[in-house]
Amino acid sequence: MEKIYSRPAGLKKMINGYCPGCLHSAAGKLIMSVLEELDLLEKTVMVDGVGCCASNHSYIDIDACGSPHGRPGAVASAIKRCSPETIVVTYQGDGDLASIGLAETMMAANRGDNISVFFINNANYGMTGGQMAPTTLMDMKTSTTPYGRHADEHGYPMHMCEVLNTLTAPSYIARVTCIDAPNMRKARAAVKQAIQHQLDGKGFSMVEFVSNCPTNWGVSPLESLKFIKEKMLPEFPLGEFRNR
Ligand SMILES: Cc1ncc(C[n+]2csc(CCOP(=O)(O)OP(=O)(O)O)c2C)c(N)n1
Repeated sequence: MEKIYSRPAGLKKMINGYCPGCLHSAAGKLIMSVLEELDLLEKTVMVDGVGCCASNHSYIDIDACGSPHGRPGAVASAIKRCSPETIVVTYQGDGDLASIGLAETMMAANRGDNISVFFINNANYGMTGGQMAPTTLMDMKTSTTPYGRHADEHGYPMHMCEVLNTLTAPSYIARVTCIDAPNMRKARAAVKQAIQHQLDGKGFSMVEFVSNCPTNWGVSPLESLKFIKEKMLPEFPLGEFRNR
């Protein structure tokens, strides 16, 4: 039976410090549950970016490594090349992966480095107070777009799965969400696929989680799930973009 609700062995027995309703905890739990199922907890290194994703360090019970903001793609590639038998995963926010670390993300994907990237898209820079990210929706208010995101000044939302899907090398790319149980199951299956691609030596894999940030969005946890369903998913459609 898939472990979706119970605590996987890779998570410490503690209450995490994520804001109430934040889906970071759901994504982290699914990743750990897959690593546990595949008996990879002892063989994995998780490279965190900077942001709320880095809080993950405190809650996981596997080897982990920080990186400068945005650089997990480069750090993870280096670890994997030095230690090919290690399972190397990254855990990154949208500011980290799609803005400050865009070059490292693109280059790791384009080289087809055999790593699995887990990307939490919450449409803002969560940890530093909800600034606009590349994934911020049109008209969405953030602390740096108080009148909303407008194309003439701020450009358009960036779709990382679609962008990486233009490259030749990546082997697995999927977008999922954890807003309810059926989606949690699909998300877990995608995480498992990504890790399996790495085990099979197929190269770069990425799973994007369309996520939330109730605190900076200024809504309740339940309202944030509704926002994902009604506003985020039309912009960021779910599915498998590539499965080689
Ligand atoms: C080089 C550098 N620039 C800026 C910062 C400040 N900073 C810390 S966390 C963060 C935002 C992270 O946002 P995101 O990657 O979307 O992750 P989230 O917190 O939403 O999970 C920023 C800009 C930093 N630590 N290092």
